[in-house]
Amino acid sequence: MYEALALVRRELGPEAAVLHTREIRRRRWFGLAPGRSEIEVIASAEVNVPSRLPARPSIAAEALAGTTRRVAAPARPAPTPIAPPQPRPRVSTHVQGQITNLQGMVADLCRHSRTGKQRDLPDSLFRLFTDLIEADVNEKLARELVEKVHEETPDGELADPVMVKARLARILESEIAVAGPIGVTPGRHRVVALVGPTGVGKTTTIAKLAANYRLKMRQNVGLITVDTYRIAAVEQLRTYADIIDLPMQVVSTPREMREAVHRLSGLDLILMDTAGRSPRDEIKIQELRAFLSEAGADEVHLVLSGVAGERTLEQTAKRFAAVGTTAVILTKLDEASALGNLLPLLRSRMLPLSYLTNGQNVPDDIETADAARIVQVILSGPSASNGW
Ligand SMILES: Nc1nc2c(ncn2[C@@H]2O[C@H](COP(=O)(O)OP(=O)(O)OP(=O)(O)O)[C@@H](O)[C@H]2O)c(=O)[nH]1
Ligand SMILES: [Mg+2]
Repeated sequence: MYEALALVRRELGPEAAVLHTREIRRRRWFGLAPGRSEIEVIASAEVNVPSRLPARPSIAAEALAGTTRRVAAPARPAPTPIAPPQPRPRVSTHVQGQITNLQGMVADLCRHSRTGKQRDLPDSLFRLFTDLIEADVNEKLARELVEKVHEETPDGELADPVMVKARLARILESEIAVAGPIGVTPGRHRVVALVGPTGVGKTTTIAKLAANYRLKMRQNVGLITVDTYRIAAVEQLRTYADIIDLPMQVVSTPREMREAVHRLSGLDLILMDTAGRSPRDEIKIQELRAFLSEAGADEVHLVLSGVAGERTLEQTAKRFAAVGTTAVILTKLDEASALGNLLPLLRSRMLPLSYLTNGQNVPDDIETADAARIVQVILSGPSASNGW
């Protein structure tokens, strides 16, 4: 502050009026890293108010009078105290009006510089940040990702928004684990169960998988349902089994499960539908675990709705881990307006992603998960994606 005021005096003369001073902590990079601090002083030689600077009669005020200027200097502790201000003489109404006006401008400037803090970023990164927020990525994660892109992008590329976005896409792709499709070895039955909360699309996804493996890939597929809580649930799966012409077993106790799997053991793929469970219902989750262990499931895919909130997605994945989940299927991606909510779960690598579903049509609205594809959909929005 001492140095800044000395600069004011040198540049504008001892009569200069100091209108505003403040210390700015310039933080590097979105305010995440500490930076150096600066002093901002706004002073004018034209406003006729008594100077707050200590008097220095040797400097000629007339010679140095100029327009209002901002002077910035690195902050350092003042080596000597500044002399106390002189008592203020009365100012005319005209000058008082000018001061009020200037104070308003200064206040505006301060507001502007505060809100414009993120503008310190290269424009392309600022745009990337706002794109991520629009894509429903939470603010903390958006900052983290933009910072990562900043660190990993050579200076020459930083001005190009397309390159910057492509770099973010590559970073995200490398962070997302995918499981690939269910691997079927002819003659060796593979048991695959779908579990998850209620109404997320387990039965519909089983029907899509069954139709694709049976009708398109010509595999021998069988179905088991342990959803005996609702009569309609059994009938729903039976309808699909009849249409696709598949054998189906209904199981109501863990003991029956072993027999049901045994009966279908000559097939290539046994798909198992389960009742939707609340992730908070410990008892039902344990019950499900008993069914799955009796079945000797090779794969347990957790089905989650893509329109769920990020916290719900992560917590549900944690709760269902107790039943031995091996992959995650994301459904209803067609219903979401933005899919940034999926990123925390996907980046956690808690479970690799196996399938994505994007509509109610059986068997078409399903695809094998692909990291590049899901990243593209997250970054560009579902509507920009082909067919979603
Ligand atoms: N838009 C859209 N709807 C879907 C998708 N997958 C399933 N649905 C719909 O979601 C609703 C519930 O689907 P189900 O397959 O019965 O869900 P579930 O998980 O088996 O439900 P419970 O057995 O009751 O736990 C149905 O209306 C489906 O048509 C999808 O990818 N997109
Ligand atoms: Mg169901």
